[in-house]
Amino acid sequence: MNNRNKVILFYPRNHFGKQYHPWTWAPLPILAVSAPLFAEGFDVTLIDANVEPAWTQLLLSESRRASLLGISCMTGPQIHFGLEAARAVRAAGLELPIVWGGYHPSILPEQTSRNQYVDAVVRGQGELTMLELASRIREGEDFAGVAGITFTRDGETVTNPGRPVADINSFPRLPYEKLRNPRQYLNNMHVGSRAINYVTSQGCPARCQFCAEPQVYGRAWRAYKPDRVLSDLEFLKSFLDVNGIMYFDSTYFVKEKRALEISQGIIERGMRLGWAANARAPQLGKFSEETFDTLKRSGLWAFLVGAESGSETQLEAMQKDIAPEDILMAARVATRHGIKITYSFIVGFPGETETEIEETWRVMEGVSKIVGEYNSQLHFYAPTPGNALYDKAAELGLTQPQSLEEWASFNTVASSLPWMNKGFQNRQRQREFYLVYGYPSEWVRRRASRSRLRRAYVGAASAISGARCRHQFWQFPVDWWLLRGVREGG
Ligand code: B12
Ligand code: SF4
Repeated sequence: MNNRNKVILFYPRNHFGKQYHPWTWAPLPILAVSAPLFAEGFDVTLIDANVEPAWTQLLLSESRRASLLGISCMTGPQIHFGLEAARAVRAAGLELPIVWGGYHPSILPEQTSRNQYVDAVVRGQGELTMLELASRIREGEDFAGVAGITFTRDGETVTNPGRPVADINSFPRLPYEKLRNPRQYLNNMHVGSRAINYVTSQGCPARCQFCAEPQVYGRAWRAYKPDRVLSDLEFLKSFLDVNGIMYFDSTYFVKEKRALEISQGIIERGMRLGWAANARAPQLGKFSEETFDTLKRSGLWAFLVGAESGSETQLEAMQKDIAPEDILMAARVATRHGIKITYSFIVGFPGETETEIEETWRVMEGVSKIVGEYNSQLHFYAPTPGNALYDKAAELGLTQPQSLEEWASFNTVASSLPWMNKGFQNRQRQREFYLVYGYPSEWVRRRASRSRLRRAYVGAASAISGARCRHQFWQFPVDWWLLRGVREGG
């Protein structure tokens, strides 16, 4: 029998084949939504399909007793697996309402709500809207009037007025203890051997035209106060004995004073944590010596910087509001203070020219020289809806999905963009290879020390790549084909 108090929150798998990375991250989006529900006495089951091989059985057995199912998703594979979950529930004859939330449904609420497996879309911040939905269902009421939702009934799509965004400090702590086996989310990584993900803010004040934040949170940035962060960290330490934190904030250092106070608190409370967080390059030019010193003493392992491009033209087109010089400056300042910095760069923007891509490689090499190792990640432009760059990609031949079902099979990277062909990707990977070995990182050197074969491989690759970098000579990449084939001695 259905339990009116029971809610299921489902976090679909976020990859088709192999994971993006070797780590296991706690599903913060559904954890956040669950916090007020638990506080109001709801019986909530959190299902993270990324760690539950038998998620379908679990979902069905839990759904039999539940009265509401919430599914979270971003653009990409999660839509495919979210739909698979909803289909399984309906195929089992279960009629509980299925509500979707997260970035993708928030950006395309009408289109999403028209899918037969979507009873309502929750737009933007989800805590209070989901609480009201669940409460109405518990009371046996209709949820059609709930603020912040979009739904389609009898072919008509209704967009209810938005819900004012609440101060995130008013929400209860994320209930990590309610995850099935919370320990599986501890990762052995650079910030600590027992590191977990955690988030202290929502939104971003910047306006980058390829990113979801300005669209979903309207350039507002809402953050926990330092005391709140510190008490959450103390909970994570006492509950899971964590020694590392990966902040999942889109941008963490918006207010220098807040960042400083959190770090002072970590030091004063003797927490002993390693951590890393996203920063915008220009912010680093404004921090005081005291801030750098305190951030470092509180365990800051690295600033994670979305540099995106080394081309002024591209940076302007995407309204990143940074200059290539900011990227280099951030590397100098972080290195001077003995703090690591890592960058994410993107190539393959719509309309990007070979010269502009070359400018990006120059800046990537520039920062590698400053920090003494290749410290960037290369990404291919992945179109996501609701921003100017996506519209430009559409003008240049991107096939735009027209329904949630079509989004389910949309490849955010390669196949949907005419210019992102194998040849293009290979040329970029080849150039990256020369930087990886021309400026070998600690990680590459550590791998090399594992066997004689690996040492020989890294030695050869570094000698050739180093010479190529010195002479800026990228033609006839026979060495790349050979070395790539050998794959570091297997
Ligand atoms: C960590 C992360 C990942 C991890 C996820 C691992 C994990 N287990 O968490 C990995 C590496 C897998 C990943 C992959 C990708 N990501 Co990502 N990721 C993030 C990141 C940095 C943090 C997510 C998070 O934990 N947020 C914290 C939670 C609390 O916030 P939230 O999601 O906003 O949740 C609130 C609301 O959205 C809503 N809500 C969310 N779910 C639900 C569900 C219900 C039922 C309800 C009612 C409400 C609701 O309520 C919540 C509380 O207010 C975000 C940026 C960010 N800071 O959010 C980008 C972000 C979500 N990713 C993004 C993108 C683009 C991608 C990729 C497409 C990148 C790529 N090039 O391939 C892939 C797609 C993979 C896929 N779709 O399956 C975009 C989303 C754009 C979009 N259109 O969906 C974001 C916003 C980054 C950005 N600034 O543009 N990502
Ligand atoms: S700074 Fe980062 S999070 Fe903020 S809008 Fe730009 S890309 Fe998005």
